[in-house]
Amino acid sequence: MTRLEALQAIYSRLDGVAVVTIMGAVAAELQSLGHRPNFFYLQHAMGVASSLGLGIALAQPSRQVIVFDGDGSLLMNLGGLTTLARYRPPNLLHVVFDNESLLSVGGFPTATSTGSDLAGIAAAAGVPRTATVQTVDAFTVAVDEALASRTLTTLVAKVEATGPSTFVTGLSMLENRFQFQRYLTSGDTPRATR
Ligand SMILES: Cc1ncc(C[n+]2csc(CCOP(=O)(O)OP(=O)(O)O)c2C)c(N)n1
Repeated sequence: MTRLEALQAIYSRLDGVAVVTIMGAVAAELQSLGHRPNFFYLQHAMGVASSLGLGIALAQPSRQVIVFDGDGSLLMNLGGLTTLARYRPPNLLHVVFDNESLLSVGGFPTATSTGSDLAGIAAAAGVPRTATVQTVDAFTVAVDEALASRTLTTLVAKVEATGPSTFVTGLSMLENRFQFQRYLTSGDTPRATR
């Protein structure tokens, strides 16, 4: 599966959910499907999208949070998994798109290309629900099950190492930052309480 196919399959589930992505390819792909005020693309700060998602999930326990992480990014902050597991907010779904590559900076292979198992690492860190999926159908089912479970989940989706032709979008970093802050502090009905 491609990451874009996976994102397309679950895009309709992102209504009312605070979404945090890493920079680069996944941010551009999600925006290509349609930007929403509840989407935040964490630029530059590689490795800490899950930490930002954790903070939002803890601060707003009635709001569902989904993080779209990458294998290279997660590998830079493996200790973050132990912090997720320690606080284990039930309203956080941590999706890792594992293309075995640092795609956004040229496609250098990561440790998952030589066998490192991120779902296994997350489970060993204490994340209560983990899974690895290979197909769009399995990904869609796994996302639905994770959201229904109300249990912290790290879901690794193995995807092809392909991405968009450009990572530049019309949305400026600061505009996204203020828009997302307004979204979080608005009276929007959080999905987790519906
Ligand atoms: C601390 C830090 N180091 C390096 C970079 C440069 N950088 C930006 S994206 C990226 C690769 C991200 O890889 P991955 O998380 O696997 O996502 P992919 O690009 O494959 O979608 C790198 C190395 C950065 N932004 N921050």
